[in-house]
Amino acid sequence: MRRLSCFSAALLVLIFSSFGPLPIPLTAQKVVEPAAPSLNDLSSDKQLAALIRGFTDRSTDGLESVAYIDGVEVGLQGRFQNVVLGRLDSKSGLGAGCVSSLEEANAFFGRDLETGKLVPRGPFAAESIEAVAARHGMSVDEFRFYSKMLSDASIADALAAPASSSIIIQNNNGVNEGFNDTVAAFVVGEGGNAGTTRGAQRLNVFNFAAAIWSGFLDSPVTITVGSQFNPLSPCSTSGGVLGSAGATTVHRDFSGAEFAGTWYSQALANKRAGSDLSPANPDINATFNVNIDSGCLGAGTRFYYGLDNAVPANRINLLVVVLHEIGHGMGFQTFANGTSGVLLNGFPDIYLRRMFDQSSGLYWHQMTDVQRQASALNTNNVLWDGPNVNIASGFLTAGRDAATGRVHLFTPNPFQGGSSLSHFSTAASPNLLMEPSINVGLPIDLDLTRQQMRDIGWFRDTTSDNVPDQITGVFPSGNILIFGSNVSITWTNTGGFNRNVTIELSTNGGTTYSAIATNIANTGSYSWTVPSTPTTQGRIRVREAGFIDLAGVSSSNFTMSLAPSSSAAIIAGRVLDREGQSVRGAVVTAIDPDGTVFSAVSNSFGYYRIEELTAGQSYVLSARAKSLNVSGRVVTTENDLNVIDLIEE
Ligand SMILES: [Ca+2]
Ligand SMILES: [Ca+2]
Ligand SMILES: [Ca+2]
Repeated sequence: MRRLSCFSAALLVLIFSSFGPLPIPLTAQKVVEPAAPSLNDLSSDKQLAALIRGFTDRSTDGLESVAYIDGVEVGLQGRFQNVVLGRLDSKSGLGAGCVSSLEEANAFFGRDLETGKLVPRGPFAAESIEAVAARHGMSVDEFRFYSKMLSDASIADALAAPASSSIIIQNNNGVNEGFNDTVAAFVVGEGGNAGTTRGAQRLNVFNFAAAIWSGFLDSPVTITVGSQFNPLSPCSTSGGVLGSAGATTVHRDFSGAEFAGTWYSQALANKRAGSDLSPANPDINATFNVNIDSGCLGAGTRFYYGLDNAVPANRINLLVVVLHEIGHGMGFQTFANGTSGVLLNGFPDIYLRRMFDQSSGLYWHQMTDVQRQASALNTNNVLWDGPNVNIASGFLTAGRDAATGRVHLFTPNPFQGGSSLSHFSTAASPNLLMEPSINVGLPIDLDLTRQQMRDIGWFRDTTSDNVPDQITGVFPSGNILIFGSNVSITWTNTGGFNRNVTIELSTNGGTTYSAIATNIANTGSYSWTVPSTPTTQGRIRVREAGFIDLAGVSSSNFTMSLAPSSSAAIIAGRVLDREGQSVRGAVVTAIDPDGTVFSAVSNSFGYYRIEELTAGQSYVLSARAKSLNVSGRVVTTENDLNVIDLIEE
């Protein structure tokens, strides 16, 4: 609920005025220890292990790099998938988590599926809706009400935005199965889902998730999610697979790649190349377990088909699970092997270039295999380091490095084999969509995943012509502003950019910024009262609200100063060239904050003298002669006579 950066100011005011700031005590969750499995369970667990192993296989045996006209492709043959697991716990209810290796699956279930040995469940502990509501200082009903209100707002935002990238759900099911199942829906109208059959409701949820993603990602190439509901067994009260998803192919060295020798998931590679690099394959493949709706996880359990994020007990929120899995397919995933540290066919991927180990000070693409192997076990020391996530992560009260804004990735101990690192840390609070535990109460506005996508190269392209949107011509720039005066900040949007913007002021030439206006309508101008902060290094930055990638900055420094006094002043001095020789006939100008120009011409010894100026006033002073140009600098008349030599740089 305290996902402050993601919602409009109006909503926040409404929430805070109703409740005051919501306390989020950082109390540890109670870990419920599982019971040891019987022999019977073990044989079923081994089958489950084999199923998970198949989906999450990270070996590259037989995965060929094939060179095409535009770059190199590797078909992943259904490996490197992310698997959503479910289990029913007598105390915390139905829980779901996403894993990318068998070791992570073992930690989710709290037991080694191949040996039956108990292992710590810790990082995947499920959280009941009662616990989440309590964490926010609310009753369950209040929590549901506000979750729904915020979700509705973010859905409206997603659907109202121009969806220049369209994401297509490709229904791969046959007659009468999965998406084509004609059995009557459990509840017609469940959570706003108007489908009358189970199949129609499933497709509605997938299409709704695609619409939410479409609102945030721009691509000139249609993104296809090959999708099916199939039986995935075993599935029992000891747990099962809810579904799996991932990219079908990865690509490197195509036209438009930001980095050479770097793998990109197909959807992002296609966007940047401006064409479908793998016409025979969908971008993402997603398979979900139809048996969940037969209650295989326990009596009365099933998928929740509502679109409102108000999931009741004993239901798996399919919409959130699908949003999460599409996120992996769009590029929230590394293709390195966390166990061996080996890169996919010898090349890094765009995701791991942002994985930063703060112990070694190295990014994953800068490491050796052995260093990566160690880093995968370096709990709490591997962070996502991307400018867009860093600038937007301030709403996190845990799971973030406050100094840099970097967000922790999931590297739990004691994983024997090393973690996949394809999730944010479970320590993040409030919970994030791309944490491995798919918790109750997650918002469906994609939270920091939007910034993560920008960090890997999903640039804003409103017109879908493969030319990034830009903010240019930011003013004020190079002039003098008087404390307390009213100034119009202006900027130009190119490429049809129309999202909300945040406007910031720097008084140190662009090193740091503080907010002037946050998340305001993008009208191209903003009326601003100049604060009483003296500086000769002022800059204005206008950026997409919540992002840093898509920003425009004043092209040169401006001055902020006191209003001038009325006593007279003179600026005089010499005009000299680079060799120190005097320059005659140079036109010297002094321009005041109103734009009034005062000028003088240097004499044969290079001397100039501008009179009738005002003491305590700032001027932009410059000189121009035939082969000399002394660019403008800001000077303030501190005395009656101010001696300033203008020397060619
Ligand atoms: Ca394709
Ligand atoms: Ca968390
Ligand atoms: Ca464009």
